[in-house]
Amino acid sequence: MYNINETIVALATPAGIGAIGVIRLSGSKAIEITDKIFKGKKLANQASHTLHFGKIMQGDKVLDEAVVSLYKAPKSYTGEDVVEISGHGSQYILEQIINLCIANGAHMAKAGEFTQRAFLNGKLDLAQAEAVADLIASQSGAAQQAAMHNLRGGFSEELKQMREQLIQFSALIELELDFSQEDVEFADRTQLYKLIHDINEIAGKLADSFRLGNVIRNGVSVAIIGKPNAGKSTLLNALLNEERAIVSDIAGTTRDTIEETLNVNGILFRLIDTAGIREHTSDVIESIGVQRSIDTMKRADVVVYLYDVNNTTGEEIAEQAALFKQENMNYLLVANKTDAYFGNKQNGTIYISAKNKENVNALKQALYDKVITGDINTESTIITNARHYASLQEVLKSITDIQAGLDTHIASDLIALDIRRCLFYLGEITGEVTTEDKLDYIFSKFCIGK
Ligand SMILES: Nc1nc2c(ncn2[C@@H]2O[C@H](COP(=O)(O)OP(=O)(O)OP(=O)(O)O)[C@@H](O)[C@H]2O)c(=O)[nH]1
Ligand SMILES: [Mg+2]
Repeated sequence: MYNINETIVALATPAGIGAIGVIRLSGSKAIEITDKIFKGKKLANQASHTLHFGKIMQGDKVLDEAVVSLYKAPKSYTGEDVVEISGHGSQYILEQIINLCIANGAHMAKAGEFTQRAFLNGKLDLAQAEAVADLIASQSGAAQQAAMHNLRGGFSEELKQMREQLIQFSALIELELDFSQEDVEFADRTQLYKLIHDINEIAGKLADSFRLGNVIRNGVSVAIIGKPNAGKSTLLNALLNEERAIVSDIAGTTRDTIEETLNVNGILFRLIDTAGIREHTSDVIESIGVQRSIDTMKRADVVVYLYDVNNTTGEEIAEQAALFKQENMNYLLVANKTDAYFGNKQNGTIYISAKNKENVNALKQALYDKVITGDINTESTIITNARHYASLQEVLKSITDIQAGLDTHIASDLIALDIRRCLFYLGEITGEVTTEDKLDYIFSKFCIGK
C-alpha cells in the first residue's frame, strides 16, 4: 500500500559502477529535502526545469559533486515535485546520497511507485503506465515500437471515447427503467446498435493483435532438435555467427541445452540447441540430456527439426512430421549438410549447409515467417499485455450479449446490465475502473526507481 503523502527516493539508474548515477525524488518535500544536503543555490528559489551544479554534503564533509535537475509540480513525470540528483556512479556514493535523503525525511520508493503516482495524478492512464514497464523491458525493435506506441496513447484514446459514448447510452437506458410503465425509448436503438458494432470491431481487432503482441513482447523460443551429429550445434553457431557451442563429430557432444538470442527483423528469437535425441544410450548424463531435449521441444514456440540429408530416409522424416502434426507443433523441417549431397530436394524442406553457412538466411526468414504474417505495421496498435487481452475478451463477450439482447428485444434492464459489464471491462484496461489492490499488483511488477 502506498502513502501518496510521502516523498519517495530511489536510484533511477542500474546498480553498479557507471560514469554517473541518477537518484530521483518525488513528492511535496523533494526540493526541501534536497536543499538540506545540497550546497549550491537554494533550490526552493529556482525555476522549474533548471539544472544546478553543487556539492552533496554529508555533515561538513563533501560526499560528491552533482548536478540537480528540478521539475516542479505538476510539470513532472509523476505530477509532483521531482528532483533528480546526478552524482558520480559509485555504488557507495549513491547509497550514501539515498541514505542522506532518507535521514532528511524521504522514504524508499517501492517498485513502480513513481509511475503509479504518475497514474494517480492523471499523467498517464493505466495502459500507458504499463507501456512504460514494457518500454524498459524491450529487447528488440518491434517490442520498443509497440511499447512506445502504447505509451503515446495507442489505443487508450479510442477505448475512452467508446466508453464515454456507451456511458451515455447506459444513462438513457437506465432512465427508461424509471419510466418503465410508459413504454418510452430514450436511447436510440439504431445508434446503440451502431456503437456496439464499432466497439465489437475495434475490440476484436485489438484482441486479434495479441498473438503478434505476445511474440513481440516475449520473443519466440525455437528448439533445434534432431539426432546426434545432425549439425544442431553447428547450426546454432551459424545462426549466431559465433562459435558458441562445441561442435564435434562425436555423437552426443551436446549434453545440456544452450540458449542464445537472435534478432531477426526486429523480432527476438531464443534459440535453444539441444542434445541429439537417440533412443539407446547407456550414458546416464546423455540420457538426462535427451529427456531435456524432449521437454524443450514440447515447450518451444517453434521446433526446427534438423537432419543430416545424407543419411536420413524419407520415411523417417515423414514419421517425424506426422508426430509434430499430431502434437500440434509449429515446426520446420531442415535438411543439413547439402555441401555433400547431390540428391533430389523435397518441397517444404529447407536445405542448408550449417558448416558452410549456406542458406542460413533463408532459414532465418522462414522462422520469421512462421510467427509473423505480413508486415508489422508499427503505427497500428498491438496488444502486448495479457491483462488487456483478458479484459478485451470480456468486452467482446458482453458485446455479444448486448447485440443478442437488442436482436431479440429483451427488457431494457437486462441490456443495461450487459452494458454495465462492458463498461466495466473497457474501463479496466485504461484504469478508469480499478481497485487499489489491483494497482499495487500491477505496479509491483515494475522495477524500483521507475
Ligand atoms: N559436411 C558438413 N558437415 C557438417 C555440417 N554441419 C555440421 N557438420 C559436421 O557434423 C558433425 C556434428 O556437428 P554438431 O554440430 O556437433 O552436431 P550436433 O547435432 O550438435 O550433435 P550432438 O550435439 O552430438 O547432438 C561435426 O563434425 C560438424 O562439423 C554441414 O553443413 N556439412
Ligand atoms: Mg550439439
